[in-house]
This record gives sequence, C-alpha cells and structure tokens, in this order.
Amino acid sequence: MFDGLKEKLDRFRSDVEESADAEAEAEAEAEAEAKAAAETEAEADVDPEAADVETESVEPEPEPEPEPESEAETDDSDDGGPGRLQRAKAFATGKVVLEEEDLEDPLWNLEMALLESDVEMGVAEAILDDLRSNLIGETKSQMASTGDLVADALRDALLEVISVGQFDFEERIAQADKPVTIVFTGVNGVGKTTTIAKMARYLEERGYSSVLANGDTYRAGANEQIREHAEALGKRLIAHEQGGDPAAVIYDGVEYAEANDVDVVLGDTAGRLHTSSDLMAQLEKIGRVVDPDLTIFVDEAVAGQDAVERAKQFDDAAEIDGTVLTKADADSQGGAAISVAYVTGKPVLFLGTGQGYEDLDRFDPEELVDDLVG
Ligand SMILES: Nc1nc2c(ncn2[C@@H]2O[C@H](COP(=O)(O)OP(=O)(O)O)[C@@H](O)[C@H]2O)c(=O)[nH]1
Ligand SMILES: [Mg+2]
Repeated sequence: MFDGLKEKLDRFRSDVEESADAEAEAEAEAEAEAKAAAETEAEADVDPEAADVETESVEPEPEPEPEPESEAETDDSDDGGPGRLQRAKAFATGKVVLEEEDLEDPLWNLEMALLESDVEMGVAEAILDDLRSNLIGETKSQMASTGDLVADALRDALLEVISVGQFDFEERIAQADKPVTIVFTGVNGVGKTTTIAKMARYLEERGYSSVLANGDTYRAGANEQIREHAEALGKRLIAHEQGGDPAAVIYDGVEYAEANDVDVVLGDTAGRLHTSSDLMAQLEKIGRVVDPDLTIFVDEAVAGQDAVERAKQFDDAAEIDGTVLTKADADSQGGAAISVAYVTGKPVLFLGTGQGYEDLDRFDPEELVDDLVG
C-alpha cells in the first residue's frame, strides 16, 4: 500500500541529508583552512609583541573574514556571512542547521513527486509550506541527524493535511440515538456495496446489529449482489423493485430497524453522477425522507485525482460526513488518501484493503504517517 509514495518521501529525506551534509562539511573545511591560514600567518609574524594579541584573537569564535581576497572571488556562493559561520560551528558540534538553499532542490523534487503521486496541488503546497517553515534555520540537539529532522518535519506536515476533520467513528455510533442511519454515496463500481457488507461485519464485531437497505434501485442486478452479501453475513436486506425510489427503500430500512431494535441502517445508493442536479435531487430526497445520521462518500484510492475531484463534487451536492477509500491495497500512489480530507474538510474514515469482509481498516492518520515516513 502506497509504496511509490513511501519511496518518494524517502528520496526527499536523503536529498536534504546529502545537500545539507555536503554543504556543512564544505563549510567546516573552509573554516578549518581559514583558521590554519590565520595561524600560519601568526607564526610567520615574528613580532613578540603581537604574539599575545594573536592567541587571543584565534581562540574565541573566528571572524568570518579571514580568507585572502583572491579565494573569495573564485567562490561566488560563499557570502562569508554569519549564517555560514553558524552552520560550520553547528556542524562541528553535531548540530544541523538547514538553510533555504539546501532545501530548494529537494523541495522542488518533492513537489514534483507529490504531484506525480496524484496529491492535489493545494495539498502539495500545504505540505511544502509546512516543511519549509519547520526545516529552515532548524537547529537540533546533538542527537538529531539531518535525516531524523527531515523525517519529523515530514511526519508533521503530512499529519497536518491527513488528519483534517477526524472524529471517533465508534464513539459517534455509540452516542447516537438508535437506529443510526448511514447512507453511502459515490459513483458506480468504486466499492460502495462491498463496503456496506464489510461495515456490517465491522459493526457486528463491535456489538452492533445492522440491516442493509438497497437504495441502488437503478442498476440491474444490484438487489442480487447485495442479497448475496446479506445472506453470507446473516443480515436482513430491505429491497424494492428495480426503478423504485431509493429514499423509500432506506425509509423502510429505518422502519424495520425501529420495529426490530436494530442498531444501524446501512443504506446503499446508485450514486450515478449523470448530472449533479440528478444526484442532488436523489440525495436531497434521501436527506428529507430519512435524515441520515452520516452520509459517507465512497471512492477508490486508485482513482487518485479523480477521486479527490468527485469527493469535492459530492460534498457540494449533499454534505458528506466522511470518506471511505477502497482498493487501497492496489494503490501505490497514495494521492487520494493524502488529499481527500484536506480538500473536503471531512475525514477519511476507513480504507478498503481487499475484497474480503475483514478488509476494512479504520483510517488512523498517525499510523499511516508512521508507515509512510518509516
Ligand atoms: N482490491 C479491492 N477490491 C475492492 C475493494 N472494495 C471493493 N472492491 C471490488 O470492487 C468491485 C466493485 O465493488 P462494488 O461494491 O460492487 O462497487 P459499487 O458499484 O460502488 O457498489 C468489486 O469487484 C469489489 O470486490 C477493496 O478495498 N479492494
Ligand atoms: Mg453497488
């Protein structure tokens, strides 16, 4: 899962490490040379009076000016400023100080890599801004290597965008008046029906009963497909004939749950996106008739930018409470998983990680970030 993205993040870390270490080493060397030059100058100076003065001026922090002019001219990147000196000192004492110029190339490469991974543009920018402000001028204790520093900054920057809107899903179910009605939306083929089946199993394992209501009255074969799941899971299915009113089916699901003390109604929809007014009308009617506790948008992680774009559209059409990203098991890019919450302002709640009923993982931003950054 997300292996391509992991590699790209790791490349950023080694990019910065190389760039910063090479730079600091070169500076430490230049510093040592300058010091040596100053000392030989002092030795050549046989004036016994000057000797005392000389030892005093060499012992404390060296001044930035000691190179001969001819050398300073050949090295135009060397501004000899206090930043340079500070870095040389910091390197000598095992500290790391990163400057903007060390990060320019690595950050550019990272931005390209994130965009290649289908991370949404605004999200990539937010990550870069965060990295820039966390890394530039950063000084760390002797223990921290540049790599650790970068890993920490990456973790923070990713967490910032990934954890947008998170709430405790189980707590929400526990607290809500029963039955809790959850409606799943999203375009055809992304894994809504499968996710509903997985969710029924997930809830059962946590002590909640559920009933499935097939609001996908559009697609031929939809009833048969969800019935198979219901039977395999031992769940009741509420279904109407093809062409019926989705809101009416889910309403019947709620009535059934009320009459039978069932905790959760899981409402499927066709979620076709022929026109957004179609979708809007359908979801609006469901909202009016059953007033769902949660509307969950489902899309496939592998769809990358398209999934992000659709999440935005669905959220605009009928406010969503969160997202499930399916087929994460087949996604190496990770762009949708990184971007969807930031773009919609609603959390990613679950990842689908396979075709089995157990393959539904609660989305844990910290866990994901640790996995990505290592
Ligand atoms: N690999 C993988 N396949 C999935 C996942 N979720 C759903 N699928 C498959 O995606 C296909 C479409 O799923 P379905 O639930 O019918 O999508 P729907 O049209 O949105 O209801 C099916 O073959 C599922 O088995 C997942 O997390 N991983
Ligand atoms: Mg379906």
